[in-house]
Amino acid sequence: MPDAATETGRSASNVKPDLDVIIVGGGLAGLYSIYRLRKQGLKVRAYEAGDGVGGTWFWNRYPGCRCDVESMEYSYAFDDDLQQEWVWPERYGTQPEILKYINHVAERFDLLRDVQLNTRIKSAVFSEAATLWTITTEAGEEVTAPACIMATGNLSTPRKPDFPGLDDFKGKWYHTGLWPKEGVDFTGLRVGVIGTGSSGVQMMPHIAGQAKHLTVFQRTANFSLPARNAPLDPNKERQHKAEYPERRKAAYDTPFGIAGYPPPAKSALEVTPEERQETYEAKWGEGGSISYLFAYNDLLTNKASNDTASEFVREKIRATVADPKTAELLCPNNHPIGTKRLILDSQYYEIYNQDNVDLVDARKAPIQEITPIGMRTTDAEFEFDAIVFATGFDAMTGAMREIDIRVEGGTTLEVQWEGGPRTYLGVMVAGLPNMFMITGPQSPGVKSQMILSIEWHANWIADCLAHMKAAGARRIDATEQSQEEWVRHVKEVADKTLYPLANSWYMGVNIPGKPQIFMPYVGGVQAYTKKCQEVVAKGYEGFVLTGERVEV
Ligand code: N01
Repeated sequence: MPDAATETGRSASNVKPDLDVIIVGGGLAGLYSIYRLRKQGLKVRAYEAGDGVGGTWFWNRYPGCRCDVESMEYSYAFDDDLQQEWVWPERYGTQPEILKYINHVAERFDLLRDVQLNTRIKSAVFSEAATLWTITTEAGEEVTAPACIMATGNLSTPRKPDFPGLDDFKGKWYHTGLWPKEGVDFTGLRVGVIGTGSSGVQMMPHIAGQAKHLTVFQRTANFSLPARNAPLDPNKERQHKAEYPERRKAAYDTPFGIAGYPPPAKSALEVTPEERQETYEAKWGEGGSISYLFAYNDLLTNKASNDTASEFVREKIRATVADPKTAELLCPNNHPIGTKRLILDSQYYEIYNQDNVDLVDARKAPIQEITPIGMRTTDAEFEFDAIVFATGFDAMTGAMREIDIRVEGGTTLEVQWEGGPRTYLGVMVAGLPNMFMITGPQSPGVKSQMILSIEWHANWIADCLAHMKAAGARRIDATEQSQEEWVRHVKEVADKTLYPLANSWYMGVNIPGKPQIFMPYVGGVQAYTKKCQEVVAKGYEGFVLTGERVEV
């Protein structure tokens, strides 16, 4: 890996690269990459579209936005003083708390001097002759470096509402992923919300508490469990902090990258219905999704077992929502529990017992258009002062596909991913040399404690760049063959589970025209990280390093 400082220049044009590594994105992944790469003396810079750092936690400011992984887990592990000193007020961090934490980290480690805000990257072009990436910003600025890291996030491209008539709507409209910084006051307003995924479900109790009337348009009923959020118990915090180093280490040996949940030993079908009921009841009372999905060892692989866990939640919905028709409509019936992102809520189902809240079946009567005064479905018209789109994201591939990524006179990301994402380890794409991804598709990213996966990838990439430098290699390529094998393996692993049974953003089905392919690696963090280590131990197996020094 050449140093920007010492490199004699771009061989084709003899231009010295601006940086050693370009980082696209100033979220949790971009910030940690700056920290980690700087440690090995590399000159780096992150380019961030927002006017602040934080990525998903910068943009998703809708009321009630909160992480569904517990705050003691959902944080960086790289600095023990940081994790010992930071105090999380609640069991689950709110968006403002998490953004405060991210800004604290950025300041504490002096990361901001290497972040360029308000800068959206339009294209990234690799010159084979010069072994150099040139990124171009929307403002036309060009920056060069031999390597590029896409820290662009998995849920960072909001799905833009494409309902006809939206431009003529006289009220205000919002998307959860692009929420105004100043907040929104719904007091006294008639509000329509489209979408009942995590964002919609987290937000709705807040809107229901303010609005004159809330109409919820639900196309697919989703499973939601109580978060049981509460102030963080000081004893638990003390104990967790005392065990932090061991817990962080142990997390790499678990499926979701979170320690403290002993793997279940039994199938749901091996126990009596009474024992099952008792177990689910205890997990329901405890709150959180991992605990529930860890009730038995086959909830994500055996449909009959899963049915027992799914039915338990449906019964809870029926017991909570007073109107039987509404309750039944809220009962998910087209996917096994856990195969779509399991939602954690605070008093969501309860809102349907309020007089000012209605649920509309947007599957039976789809939304046809937005009208100047509200919305029209195939069988009714509605008047609204505000409409909120909780319609999700072009997940996992959207952010990278928005950038024109190509090799000069060669392939493009568009071509490589025509039929869906194809990667080797979710870290590189064959045909796109020296371009790395953090928590890319076909890695465990979205199916894990995201910050753990971010740190894993950034460390792996940093080590790889150090290896290249030591070996005198200028270029690394994932081979087509290793990529093909990995893509096949990711599919094989997913096909042994119930995940492909759900129409989820994991499959890309929420974006019209997007290839439908299951995108995350669900073999677990433990299997994945072991594979990454094996690849390194075998001399970067499946990659080709060019210009490598031969030991004599
Ligand atoms: O998006 P979603 P999200 N008419 O895609 C509906 C993470 N996250 O922003 O299912 C009617 O899940 C769509 O219906 P359907 C988390 O990983 C985390 O809520 O396509 N409805 C669905 O109900 C999560 O999974 C937290 O039938 C329409 C909804 O819009 C991911 O982000 C918090 C429609 C979209 O749900 C995405 O969640 C928030 C139409 N034409 C989010 N089009 C944490 O806690 C779409 N929908 C960390």
